[in-house]
Amino acid sequence: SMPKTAPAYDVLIIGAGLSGVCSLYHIRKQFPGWKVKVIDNAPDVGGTWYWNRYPGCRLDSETLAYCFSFDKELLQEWQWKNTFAPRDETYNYIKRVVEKHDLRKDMQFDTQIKSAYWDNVGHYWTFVNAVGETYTTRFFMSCVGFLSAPTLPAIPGIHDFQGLTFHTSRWPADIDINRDFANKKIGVIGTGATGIQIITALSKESSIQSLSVFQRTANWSAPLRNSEISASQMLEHQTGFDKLFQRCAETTSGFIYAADPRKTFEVTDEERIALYERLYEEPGFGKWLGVFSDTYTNRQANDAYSAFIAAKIRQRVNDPVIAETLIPKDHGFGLRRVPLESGYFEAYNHSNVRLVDLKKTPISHISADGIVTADGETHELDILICATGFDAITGAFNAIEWHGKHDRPLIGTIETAEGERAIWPDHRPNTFLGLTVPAMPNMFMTLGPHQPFGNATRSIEHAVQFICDIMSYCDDHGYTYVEPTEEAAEAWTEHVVECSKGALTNEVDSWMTGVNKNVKGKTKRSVARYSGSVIEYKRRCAECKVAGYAGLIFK
Ligand code: NA7
Repeated sequence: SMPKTAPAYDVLIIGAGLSGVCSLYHIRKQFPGWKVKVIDNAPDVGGTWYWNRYPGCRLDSETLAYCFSFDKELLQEWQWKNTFAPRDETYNYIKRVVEKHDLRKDMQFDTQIKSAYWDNVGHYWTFVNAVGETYTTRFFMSCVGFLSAPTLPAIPGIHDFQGLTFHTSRWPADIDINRDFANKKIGVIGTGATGIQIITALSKESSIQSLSVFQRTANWSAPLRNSEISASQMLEHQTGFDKLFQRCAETTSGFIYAADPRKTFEVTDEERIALYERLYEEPGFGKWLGVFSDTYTNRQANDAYSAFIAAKIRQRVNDPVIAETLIPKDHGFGLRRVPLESGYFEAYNHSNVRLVDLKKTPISHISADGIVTADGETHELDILICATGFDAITGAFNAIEWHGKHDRPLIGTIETAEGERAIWPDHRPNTFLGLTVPAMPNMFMTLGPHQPFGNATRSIEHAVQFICDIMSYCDDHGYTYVEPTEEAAEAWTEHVVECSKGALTNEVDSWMTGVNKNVKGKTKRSVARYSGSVIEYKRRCAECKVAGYAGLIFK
């Protein structure tokens, strides 16, 4: 029914990370009279860069290619210090953007949205927070992030542990490593991008008594090669940043790297090794994204590159048994997200660092004193750090109880009591262009499922512009309702699945293939990200727009 008064907001944005900041900035600029509000459950701005403050946390994609491109003035003023910025540098940058544009006045923190209701007569959403306050809005933008709902390991006894336990993205604010970790026995579960960064950082803290790493799946990783950005490099960038963003717009992933167009076995052995060696010596993701074009579709090609990286790992780890444990045997290089490291493998050369191979001795349970493995050993711990990742992509949506069109829930495994089918059954997203969802009118997503996940900031800026264009089109035509047709969403979703065919990444469990064994209902692989290129993605968005937003229904 119609709200008694007009909806309180024109746009409500959930999430005050890079997406929310970018959205608010552009909506303010493009729709000066609109009432906009950003809500976040964190105490401050930053999203991922607010929450992740563990030791060693930093960007492993190039800082200069990751920051916002829309504020030319700031691009000329801001002095980046590191080719790959540590967490604080990025966090301070986001705060600077917010202060500079006075965005904070439309933001509300420490606020958890619990439920959302679509009104199909009045064409507005009502959001309800944890203390029962309501927010009505014409449009809704989900800026919740795709790696924002942390998951603790589903291990029996995890709550029995008497020491301190926490997830890396919920790092206690009052912890001081020098004071609180000295002479302590530390355990880390997880060796993903986060685990690799924190294990490396903690291995360099000589005051720690012992660091035990509990590894379930060994992960490929290769050198980051960070460096300081000199004043003269910064000056050069400040006059030439357009070139860098242009470069990002021309690659399949939105980063500065593009695959070598040649195929692995088209070249001589010498040429092949020469490219591998060159990439290995260079900083950044080139060693993941710049190799021969068939590395992630041809198994022999992938084996060849994996063998090259494995040899590098063997050279860096003193103990050959530990080296073999660190080299993944169940999947090839680059088939999961490749974290870049700064001394990860050398961490295991320290006498106080121990690697526990959970493939050989799985964790049986956690006791008051530590972790008990299947061989009966108790690994005594004072502090247990869970670098166990996130309920990715759909997780942050799942924290809200959705009542879409016809009261349909968004996520669910079964039909509801009323026989309403969930819009994303079994956590399987159904979207149009990864931006809109059928039965969820007037809702838009940044970094949503079915978007190409490469350089996140580049994706965010593109999505925000496209969403603003749609809202502006609604305004121009007096439309109060926008929703993708079931057919358009089905066709897009099929295209997403089609694009993923033939990719070796599909054969591996990871957050990128929608698997998280700590989350109920996330055991089957799904295609949650668009793996056609960013270029093709943008082409399809532009095509939709030119055709008068073909695929969307307006009322
Ligand atoms: P990831 O990449 O999902 O890594 C999580 C790690 O935690 C991974 O090694 C998991 O092993 C491990 N894990 C999770 N649950 C358990 C249990 N129950 N027992 C043992 N080990 C477990 O998360 P990150 O935070 O590292 O990185 C997420 C993204 O953030 C990253 O890709 C970047 O883009 C930024 P598994 O591999 O499942 O065997």
